[in-house]
Amino acid sequence: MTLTGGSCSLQCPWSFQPDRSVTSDLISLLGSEVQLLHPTTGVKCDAPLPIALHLITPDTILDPEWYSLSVKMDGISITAVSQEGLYRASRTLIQLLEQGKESASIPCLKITDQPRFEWRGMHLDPCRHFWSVEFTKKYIDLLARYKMNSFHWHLTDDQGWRIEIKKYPKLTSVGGWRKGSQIGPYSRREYDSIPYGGFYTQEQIREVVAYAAARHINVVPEIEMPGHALAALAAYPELGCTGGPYEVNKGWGVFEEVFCPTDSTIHFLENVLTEVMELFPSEIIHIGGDECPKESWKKCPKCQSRMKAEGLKDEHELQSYFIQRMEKFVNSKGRKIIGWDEILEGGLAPNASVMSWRGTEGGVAAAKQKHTVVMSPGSHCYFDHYQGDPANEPLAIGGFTTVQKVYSYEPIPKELTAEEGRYILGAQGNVWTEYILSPEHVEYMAVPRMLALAEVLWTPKEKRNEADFIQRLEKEFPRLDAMKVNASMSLYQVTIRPKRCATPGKIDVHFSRPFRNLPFRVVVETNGSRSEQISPDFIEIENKSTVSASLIDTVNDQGVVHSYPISTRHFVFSKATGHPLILSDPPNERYNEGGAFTLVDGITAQEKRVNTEWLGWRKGVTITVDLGSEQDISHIGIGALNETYGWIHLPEVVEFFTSEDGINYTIAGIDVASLIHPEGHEPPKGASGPPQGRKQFMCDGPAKGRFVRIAVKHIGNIPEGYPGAGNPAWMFLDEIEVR
Ligand code: TNX
Repeated sequence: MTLTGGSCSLQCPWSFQPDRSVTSDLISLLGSEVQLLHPTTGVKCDAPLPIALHLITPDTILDPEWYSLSVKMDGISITAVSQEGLYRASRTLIQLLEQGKESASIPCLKITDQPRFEWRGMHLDPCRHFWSVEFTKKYIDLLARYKMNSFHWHLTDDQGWRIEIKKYPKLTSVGGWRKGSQIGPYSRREYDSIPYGGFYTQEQIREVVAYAAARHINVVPEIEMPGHALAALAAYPELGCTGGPYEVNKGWGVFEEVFCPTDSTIHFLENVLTEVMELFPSEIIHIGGDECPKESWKKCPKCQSRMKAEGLKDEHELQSYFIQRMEKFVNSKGRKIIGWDEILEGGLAPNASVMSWRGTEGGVAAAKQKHTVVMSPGSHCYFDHYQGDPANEPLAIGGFTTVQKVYSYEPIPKELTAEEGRYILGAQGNVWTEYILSPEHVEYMAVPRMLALAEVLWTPKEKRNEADFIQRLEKEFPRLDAMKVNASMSLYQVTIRPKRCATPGKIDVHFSRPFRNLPFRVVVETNGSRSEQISPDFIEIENKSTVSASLIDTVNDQGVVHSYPISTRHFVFSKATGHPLILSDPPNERYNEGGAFTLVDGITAQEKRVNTEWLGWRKGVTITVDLGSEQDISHIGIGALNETYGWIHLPEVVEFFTSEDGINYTIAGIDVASLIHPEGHEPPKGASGPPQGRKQFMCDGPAKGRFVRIAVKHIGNIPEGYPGAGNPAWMFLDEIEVR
């Protein structure tokens, strides 16, 4: 490796020259990392190049993470005021050495640096799906690389209790296991029956905490209370209001069965927290506090008499009473609590910090009350959301948060004054894993969005520059690849969108380029033949086709091939596809992204409910399609969605008509929803009705006509027994098929 910028150039190994107070941990960690970056060929030199590590005593108070790093012809030197600062500097050094290895030189330079925020966090949920110790360490390595300093480990939830508690072994032997898991989109409520579980022993927890500590990452454990408690209740039913029986949940969501805030429950949780605090040196302990429905407390005599005795006016105050008792206990051990923003409801505990997730309001309110805050709003910090066109992404919980959107995030809400803004400690990215099934998938969701957040949290606001960040990110992808990190390349996706073509019966397929105008290749496969085009704005299609688009692979200076993600859409043509149509009533504005054309755009909607693929109404609609000329018709159909948990119901009846003149219509057929339930597609308990999922309404039989009319009758209000009963139902329709 060569240092450039001076009169000589050397290729030598490095040798560490630490001050005596630099810990041996740091040196051995650094030593092994730097070793890997040694040049493979080197010009012989008299002595290894020194890397000096200096710890200084600050005269003015400096941020403990402050460091200064200088690269000169005679070696490298790092100065910091703490081990932590040295460690952060070492991350910069590693990056420099990596770049040095890539380009065979490191420039002479001097960097003086410190973070903008003190809480730079990432979260991981091992409850919905479980992650091994080995993978958890790999995740921590990623945090460390990007100078994150807080790992929020969400250790308990309805679907599994994941931390061994010696005093209460059933928490893991019973609470660590469930009978199956929810599969597919949430709205479908389908489950498998494969037993699932796992937990971390205390020894493993210590191992992870130590691993993180060596990287100057604080592990914040979260023990959820009083909601999200089903796994604990399944193990110890006496902790709930009814006494059970309870089961570790197979499905995702928010459940009414929560801890009953009696003295004995509080005592139980104090014992749990005692063991937790022995395992985690973190000053701050997360006690959850989110999504705690109050239904069971309303019906519970123990809760009601506690409310009376304590003069609490409602169940929110009971939650606040409970959190305050837990806080007192945690404070008595010299620690502090943090909770999700619901802990503001009914009065904030005196010393609590707040994690603002339901937007920024919670964070604003807490900061105004002079409580410290970690920002984690769903809009920018939920890395379980989609990061590219949902049509081309693996099933996710919903949302849409690109890496650029994360980069644009400003953690200090504008509602705060400069003084109030000081209560914002930083922000955190959350990786909830309901829909994340493998370690590779965790990486895909977390990276590169974590990198964007890391920069938001470290770099001064005025120095942030998206274009520059993306340029550096592009150089990071091959390194991530070499580290076997499955980073998402969704940033490079070419979006494929069908649009109305001027010629009826055809479809224009448009392509939008990603962030940078790189050339892309479009491949169209029709009837076994394949054609290619480079960077068209759009193409015209008129037959069943598969269209894929991706940026053209590039090769970098080192000969590394950069391949890009491929977007694919399947188009199916019928006599209706691409023809003009009229709707008697427009769709509801919430579900009208693609307009009426959506029904004849050649794309059969997916059940993961991509917004551009379905149209939604809250009333009936009559659709008339002009086929352009008289046609022989043997089949008419239209797709509809049954997701009754999401208030989406099938139409009551669909009538099909044909007409030669567009004035007089003849009925061609009628279809109603089927009541046969394939396994796993049942309606909710206590309700009868059609199976969940997509259903094709249709009629067969010979007819003739130029116009096809489909009259879709809405069911009206949601029937009894279904979620949302009494409210107007949603009706979702997609592709019309005429053969
Ligand atoms: C809400 S964020 C939850 C979690 C879910 C998450 C999914 C929070 C405090 N509670 O239980 O996993 O949404 O995005």
